[in-house]
Amino acid sequence: MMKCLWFSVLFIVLYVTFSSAVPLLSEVEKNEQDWQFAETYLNRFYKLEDSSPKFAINLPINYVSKRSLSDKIKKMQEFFGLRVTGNLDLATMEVMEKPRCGVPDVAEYNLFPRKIKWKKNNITYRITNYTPDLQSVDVDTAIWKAFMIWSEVTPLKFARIHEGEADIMISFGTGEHGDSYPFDGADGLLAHAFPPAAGIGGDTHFDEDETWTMGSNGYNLFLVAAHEFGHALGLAHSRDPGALMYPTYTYTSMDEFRLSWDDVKGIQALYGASKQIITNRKPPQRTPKKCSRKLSFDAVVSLRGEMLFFKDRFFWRRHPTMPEVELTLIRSFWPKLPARIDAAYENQARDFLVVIKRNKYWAINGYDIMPGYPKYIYRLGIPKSVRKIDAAVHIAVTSKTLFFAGDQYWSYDERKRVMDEDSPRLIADDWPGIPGRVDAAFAQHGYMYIFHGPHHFQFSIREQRMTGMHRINQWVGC
Ligand SMILES: [Ca+2]
Ligand SMILES: [Ca+2]
Ligand SMILES: [Ca+2]
Ligand SMILES: [Zn+2]
Ligand SMILES: [Zn+2]
Repeated sequence: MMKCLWFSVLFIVLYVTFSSAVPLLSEVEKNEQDWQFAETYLNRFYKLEDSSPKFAINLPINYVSKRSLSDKIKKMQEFFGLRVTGNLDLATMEVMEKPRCGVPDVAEYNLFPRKIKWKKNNITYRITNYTPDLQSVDVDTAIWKAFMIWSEVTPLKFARIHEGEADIMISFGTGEHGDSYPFDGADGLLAHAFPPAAGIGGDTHFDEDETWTMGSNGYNLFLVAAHEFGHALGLAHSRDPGALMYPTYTYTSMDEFRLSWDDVKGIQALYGASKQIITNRKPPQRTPKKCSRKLSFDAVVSLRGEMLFFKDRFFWRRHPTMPEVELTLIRSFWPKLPARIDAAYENQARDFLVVIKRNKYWAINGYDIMPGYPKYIYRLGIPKSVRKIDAAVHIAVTSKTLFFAGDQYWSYDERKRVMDEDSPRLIADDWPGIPGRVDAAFAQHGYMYIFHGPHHFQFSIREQRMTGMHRINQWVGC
């Protein structure tokens, strides 16, 4: 009986990388492989109570399995905020192929009415061995900091012990390592943790075949440990892409890292809030809400036919024919970009995206930052006194890129690769009626859209005349 329960509540962390060694396949084979991959994924992370017997014996096997998979695909698409189609479309496959944690997104233990938590606030941990990838002092630091992020927001206290049995026993091991959930070599399974309970409960194991780091290469021990300890304290996965407890792994540096409101709400629902006043602690990060009346954008840009609306660490992604939008972390697409950006534009003719942050810019082709970037914006002819670009937009018909900063804008000729001689000009002279600094700008179908706070102003590019003003929420389906 106990054993059965453990099977259903065990947290297995699986990070999968698929980037290498994919052979070239025919469309049919590729399709079949996608379905098999999806089936494994869905059975692992979306195994619901409906383990119903295969009753539809008259139907071809493929049809039956694909139809029942389709329901699970819908559940998965719902969890990740994707379009709910029940099909293995590109966006869905992209999410399935991301490195992620192996804890089910729809876990059976979540359905239990009671909370799984420690019944005390003083919790002990013990590091029973070390990875040779890091100095032991770095392991100690990463583990300590991973506990600290949880103790700062709750009454929980974590005390390290060096011998005997701690509540949370932490170890590194390879292959079969003593709990009949063997690891699997590099990548794949990364670590696993057991939810709060006596004995093996709370224990957290890391796969020694991974390369553990304190930085952005390999797997960051602090980030994986912080996520796992969330499980070891009783948390399940979150649907909030800004949360630590979101199922996919995205690198953030230890200095930049902060819990999200969603993580804080989750852990405080189990243990209550911290009674300590911690000064200088940064508040948890909020995930922007698309229907907020105060919403503003950092940058707006098209990318290969889709539209991206940047806000803080995130962007909403919108396909032109779809009403729904998807919220994604910038870093989960482009791990080497800054977490937040100031401006962006797409050069469609040359198929690259430019992202600007302070006085630097990055050119991006697909998922790749082009070699030699970031570069300084002064190289485009913008004076050094300009420290920040508010917005940028490329106008395809004229081949000009406009850079807005303060009350001025610069016009760069992409064909001649020089700044136009009459730059800068006053924004108010050419785009009259904008009440202050520009947040973002975007051009489409002969119109320029200039964003300011919760509104955008529409201009006819040919007539240089304002033709409308609307709330920006409509762009992100609100
Ligand atoms: Ca334990
Ligand atoms: Ca592994
Ligand atoms: Ca901006
Ligand atoms: Zn997880
Ligand atoms: Zn284990």
